[in-house]
Amino acid sequence: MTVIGDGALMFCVNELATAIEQRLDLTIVCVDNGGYAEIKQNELERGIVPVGVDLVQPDWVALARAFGASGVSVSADGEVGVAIAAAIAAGGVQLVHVRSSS
Ligand SMILES: Cc1ncc(C[n+]2csc(CCOP(=O)(O)OP(=O)(O)O)c2C)c(N)n1
Ligand SMILES: [Mg+2]
Repeated sequence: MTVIGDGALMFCVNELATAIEQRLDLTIVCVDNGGYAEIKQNELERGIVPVGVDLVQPDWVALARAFGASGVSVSADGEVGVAIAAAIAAGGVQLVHVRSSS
């Protein structure tokens, strides 16, 4: 399993194709906080008006399915653990999209 931010996953989303090609059992937990949150925080702390950090998000479940993976979207509460456990149990390439406000 891997846990990765929405921004970071977009840097390497092509690797979903590799994971499918290699028939991996890989659960990817994407923590979607709407963009580059740490960089936004850094900007705010330095008195910089945030720029380029609030990102348009793809439809993550549709994106996973487009690569031949499975996908599910959950809110960042009690659903997360159940969704991750189910993904790991199912096997194959699984994307668990976690909607988070922070
Ligand atoms: C290919 C690439 N481009 C740019 C960066 C610089 N960078 C480091 S972290 C980051 C933002 C990551 O955003 P996200 O994964 O959503 O993390 P968050 O801070 O929101 O938790 C960026 C742009 C990088 N590490 N790699
Ligand atoms: Mg983020």
